[in-house]
Amino acid sequence: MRGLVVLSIMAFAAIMMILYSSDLLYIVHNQIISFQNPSNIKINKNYGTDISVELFAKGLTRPTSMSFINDNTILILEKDSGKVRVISHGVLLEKPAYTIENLSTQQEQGLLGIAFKNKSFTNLSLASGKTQSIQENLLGKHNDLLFSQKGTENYLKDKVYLYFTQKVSENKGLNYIDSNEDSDSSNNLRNRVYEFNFNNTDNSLVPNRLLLDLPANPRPYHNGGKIDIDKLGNLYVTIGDLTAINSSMQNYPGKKLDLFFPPNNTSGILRINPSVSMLIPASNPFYNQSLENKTLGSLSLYYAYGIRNSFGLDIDPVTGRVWDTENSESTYDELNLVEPGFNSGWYKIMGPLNRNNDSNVLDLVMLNGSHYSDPEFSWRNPIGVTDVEFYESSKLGKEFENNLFVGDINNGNLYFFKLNPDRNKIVHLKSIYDSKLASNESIEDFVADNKSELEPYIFAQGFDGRITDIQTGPDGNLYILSYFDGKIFRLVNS
Ligand SMILES: [Ca+2]
Ligand SMILES: [Ca+2]
Ligand SMILES: [Ca+2]
Repeated sequence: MRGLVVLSIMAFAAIMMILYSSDLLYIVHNQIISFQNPSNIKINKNYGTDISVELFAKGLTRPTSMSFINDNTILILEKDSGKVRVISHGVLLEKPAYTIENLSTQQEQGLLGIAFKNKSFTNLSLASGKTQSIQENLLGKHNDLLFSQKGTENYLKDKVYLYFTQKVSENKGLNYIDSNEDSDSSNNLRNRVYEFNFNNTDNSLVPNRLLLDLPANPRPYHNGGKIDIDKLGNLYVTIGDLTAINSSMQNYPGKKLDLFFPPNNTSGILRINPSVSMLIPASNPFYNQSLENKTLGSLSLYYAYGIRNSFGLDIDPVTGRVWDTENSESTYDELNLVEPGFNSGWYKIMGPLNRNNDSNVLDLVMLNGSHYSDPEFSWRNPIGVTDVEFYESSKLGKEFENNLFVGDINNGNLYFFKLNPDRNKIVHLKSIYDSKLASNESIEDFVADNKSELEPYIFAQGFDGRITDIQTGPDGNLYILSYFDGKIFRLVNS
């Protein structure tokens, strides 16, 4: 079988060399090398035997996130170097697309998140019978767009958004980004979301404007950083509590909103729209409350709150709903459906409510228009949950299409979750999940309480460099970004 694959690759290579020229030999060479199967990585046989893993790229340093810009180009962020690396036609280029200056890289700070609107707005993959709810989710309240839908699509087509932590010199103004000058105000750290234009001709990013200037103190943890953009051009931004429990967004002090502890742009999923004139969509769930009470100004940015930290966010391609992962302190990492106005419960509640005996919903700061809901899945023992990805292809098998893959940083596991027809719950796959459990174990509670309850959800294991990002490639394969060894793996149907 392997010989056959190599043969067909070589035949493909020969054809490609006739079609193209010059540096292609190197590319083909690179492709053949990539067919070495990384021996440590094993696919759970319960999910079929047709899928194998390839090493796609190596030579990155602590990569955090990646995005496919077109069929042949991937941008990858390096956390500490501040470089946006480019893979073009399968080759990692020496020259980065951009390098963020004055980056702060302590602990969880650095160059963290990238978003690019890489799918056509008009090409919504609507499931039959779901059209109504999709239109409500995606189009219902958006009468505040700066452009028509076509105009928004045009505006976004070469825009790339980055999230990073930067040492900021106050007198340079908000748009200051790329000076080499030493800043003596290095304590002034900010998390920033910046808009760039991608230049196709030389694979470079050109800075355009600062969109969000967010806190990064007091400590370099729980910094969030994943960003994503939906089909209407809404940009979602995750930020954790920065280890400070001091605002109503961490449900502090609790029970009701206390204006001594106003929203401060932490512990949330924030939502802006670069194609909206005032940047903040009027459809944001707390927009009107901010208008009525100016001290709640930053509340208008919030889409969700009560989040301790998150390294994973994705948007359901069928419904437009947001899902996130959340990291716990000592118990219950979470996978959540994030409806508008979601309060995840931190710091009063982590994991399912019925596992928090000392707390209940009445302890939370419930804003008008907010709601609490339990995670759709929890890990009792923290796995350091990272990215969540809707697999937007059927290439690995129809059963995986539009369902969820999740990564972690503690074990190097890739998890799989199938959604119900309404796409708001995880399905309990009895045939897979119940096979190895003892009589006193259950995952019908959607909590993995121990190793054997966790095992059935593990789709693949042995990613020794651990997982920071997962993306569906334009070729329909699933790409896994591996942190400590700086590699990209690719799951393919063999
Ligand atoms: Ca929660
Ligand atoms: Ca359980
Ligand atoms: Ca992803």
